[in-house]
Amino acid sequence: MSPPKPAFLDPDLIRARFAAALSDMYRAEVPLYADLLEIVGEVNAKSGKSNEARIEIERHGAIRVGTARELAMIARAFAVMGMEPVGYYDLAPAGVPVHSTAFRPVTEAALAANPFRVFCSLLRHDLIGDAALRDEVGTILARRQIFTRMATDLILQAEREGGLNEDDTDSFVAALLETFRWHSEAMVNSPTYQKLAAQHRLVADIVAFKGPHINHLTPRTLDIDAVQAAMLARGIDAKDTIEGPPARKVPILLRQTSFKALTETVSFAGENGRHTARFGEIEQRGAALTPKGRALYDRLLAEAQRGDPARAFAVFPDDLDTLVRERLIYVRRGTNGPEPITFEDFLPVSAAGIFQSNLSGEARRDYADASSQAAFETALGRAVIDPFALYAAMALVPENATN
Ligand code: OOG
Ligand code: NI
Repeated sequence: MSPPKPAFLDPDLIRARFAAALSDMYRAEVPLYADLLEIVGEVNAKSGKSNEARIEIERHGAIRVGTARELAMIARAFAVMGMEPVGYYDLAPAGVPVHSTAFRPVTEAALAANPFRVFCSLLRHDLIGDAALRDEVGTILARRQIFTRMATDLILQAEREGGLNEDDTDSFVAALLETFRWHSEAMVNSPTYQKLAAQHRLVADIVAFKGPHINHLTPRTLDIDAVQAAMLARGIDAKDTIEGPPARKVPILLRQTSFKALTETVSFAGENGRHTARFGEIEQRGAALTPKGRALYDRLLAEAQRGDPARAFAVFPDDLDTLVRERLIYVRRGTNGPEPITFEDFLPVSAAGIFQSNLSGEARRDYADASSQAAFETALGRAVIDPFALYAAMALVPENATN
């Protein structure tokens, strides 16, 4: 008789371990992140009790990959941790040559256990206008390997056997962490870096390095205005505008603010140079909007961009009863009646703002708006999941229920 299979760990637990290890690594790499965690922890403690116990461990990260091959393997690595690609984000209209998805847990139980998510962008080679440079980018990326041998082996093993045991989980977490690590030695020399950066700073960030270093890791706060004030009081150089809807009684969607990118010293084939990559970000999450709520939000956002944001958004109801009655938000049954379901995704306009804040001085590019979700999904090796379908499945009253 063969010995019984060693028990596999719940993917939620693998994700929790990976998220904690990533946070430790990033804390050591970027001291500003440790300051952010301290401030957010203090503000959250003062903001009174949240019914979401997960708030203390909640983080999202962001990475940018260079090729379809890298994206497909990242998807398989995240799948081992119970994270699936949700939503499609086209950043080309915002002048950024990438398109993206968010890898995250998708069920209510998995989100409650650990909501760790990663916004993952793929370089659009077709938006690199210079054909010679486009070829060179292809050549550079074709010879890079962003996964260690150990990470690849364990991903394949998990797929083959249906999971990872305790020891293999430890090895997997340690090996996969290498993909997200910052490397101060570039893969290219200084003239090549300059050429890439002249095309777009994001192109240099994606192509010039050994891997898709995590560029920010964002804690969630219950009160972003208080965190913003605390940062300024400490002399941290916070951006003065908060992305997303203005402050409200019932928070909706996502509000984010970010802090100047750090200037890193980089070695380009032995020659010292600089690159700005990583930055700080904090966020506050509110209720997920139904398609009807989102359509209203998008309309008001367009008005806000033409005029006065506070006035435009004042039209959006701001009491729970009205939001529920008009089916603008998704709700679940809580201990005291309906309670909002938290928005677990990202906002394209906000993401564009986050990218831009990291690109001060970059000339604004005008890409012909050629959204290409099909091309993204081909690269990914599967379709992305529609976020609305996930919220509807968790919701008390389906948004399309008859009145
Ligand atoms: C990702 C920007 C998007 C967010 O919070 O909206 C993002 C990036 O800069 O790579 O993380
Ligand atoms: Ni972010």
